[in-house]
Amino acid sequence: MQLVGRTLSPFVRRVAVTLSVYGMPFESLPLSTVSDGDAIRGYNPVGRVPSLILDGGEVLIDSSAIIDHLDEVAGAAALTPRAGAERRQVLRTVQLALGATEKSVAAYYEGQRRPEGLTWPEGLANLEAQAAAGYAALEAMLTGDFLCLGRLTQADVTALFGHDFVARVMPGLIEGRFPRLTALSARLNADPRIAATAFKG
Ligand SMILES: N[C@@H](CCC(=O)N[C@@H](CS)C(=O)NCC(=O)O)C(=O)O
Repeated sequence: MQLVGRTLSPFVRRVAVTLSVYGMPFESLPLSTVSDGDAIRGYNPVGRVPSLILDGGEVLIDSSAIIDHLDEVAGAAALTPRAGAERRQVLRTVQLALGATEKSVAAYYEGQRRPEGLTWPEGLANLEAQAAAGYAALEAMLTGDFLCLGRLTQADVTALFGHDFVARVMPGLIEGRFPRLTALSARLNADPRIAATAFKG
């Protein structure tokens, strides 16, 4: 399998961590959305990463759809329970983490990627507040070692990539505010399967 995109992208890293935890070997194609748009559109016409190229050549797009496939292959080892209340709890938490991450990415673009003079301070403040509210909700849930079910689930993996992306590009948004999330990130990053997927650029 080949994973398209750099693990600087929280969505790419989420897939990379899932593959790594499942022990599924993959090759990284670290294409950048900034400089490799044409190549990325060859896999996903919308021009987004990640895409996952399966061994037979089939191309999957969008991190959640890719992870859905990986869960099917992983069977009982899947990081999202297959059914019932446990599945609903994990999926709700994953969506909280995804929402916070999407708002973080939007805040990064609004605050740091727009041409000089074309930023919208109120819009940026609103995006940052939405992201922070998501991280605060996750922080409140973190009363033990993991977010859900007392074990590693897709909720932890998804929260990890959001936290680490913000810590890298907008540290002021989370620094000192979410100590339990920061500790979770440190614990997970100490796992060699997870550390192996960290962005090294
Ligand atoms: N819902 C998608 C979001 C993917 C996404 O937005 N990826 C960003 C990188 S962080 C991207 O490709 N941005 C380039 C663009 O949208 O033009 C997923 O979960 O895979």
